[in-house]
Amino acid sequence: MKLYYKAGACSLAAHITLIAAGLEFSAEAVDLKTKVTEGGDDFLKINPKGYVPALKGDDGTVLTEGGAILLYLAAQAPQAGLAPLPADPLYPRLVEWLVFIATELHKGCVGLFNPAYPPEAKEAIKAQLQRRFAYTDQAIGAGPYLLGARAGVADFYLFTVLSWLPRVGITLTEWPALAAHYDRVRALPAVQAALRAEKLI
Ligand SMILES: N[C@@H](CCC(=O)N[C@@H](CS)C(=O)NCC(=O)O)C(=O)O
Repeated sequence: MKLYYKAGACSLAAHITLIAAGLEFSAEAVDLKTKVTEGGDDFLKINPKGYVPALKGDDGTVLTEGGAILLYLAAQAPQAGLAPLPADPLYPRLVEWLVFIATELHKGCVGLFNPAYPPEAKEAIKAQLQRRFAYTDQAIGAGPYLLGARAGVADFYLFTVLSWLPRVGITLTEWPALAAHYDRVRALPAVQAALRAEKLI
């Protein structure tokens, strides 16, 4: 299978998952401005939505939406233990985290990166995000991971979103459990490997 990604973007969570799962894959970067892949293909023909991540299967079908891709990849490698199985009582908790990260944190912070947003709008976004981070900090508690003892796809997604925050002047010092989670996930071998593959370290 092939992951279409942009270095450091939300597709990083899928990249980490592919590595942690031990799945065979290739990865192709996309220029999100021109919508052309590094191999010169028209990305809009691959994903008409025009955004990463997109995962092309060996049968040519394309899956989009980060949360769906993470669940799919985890299910392809159950032995890696990156997500509970659907019958597990923790499964709905995983979906709850993925939806929260996608809608409240990931989409909740994109306005901060948009130069068209006025400063007052950015302050309102930051105030909202601070409440979401305070909740996440309290929910992680001793963790060490979002679902307890094992690191998994939700941790990779949360890590990815948190990695953007220094660019907009948000530090995690107010939220010690969140900061510790970030450092813990960043140190995982699959995370380090994905960061290296995307030339981020
Ligand atoms: N709903 C999508 C959103 C993905 C998304 O926002 N991707 C960003 C990078 S983090 C992107 O490719 N933006 C370019 C664009 O929207 O044109 C998902 O959850 O996967």
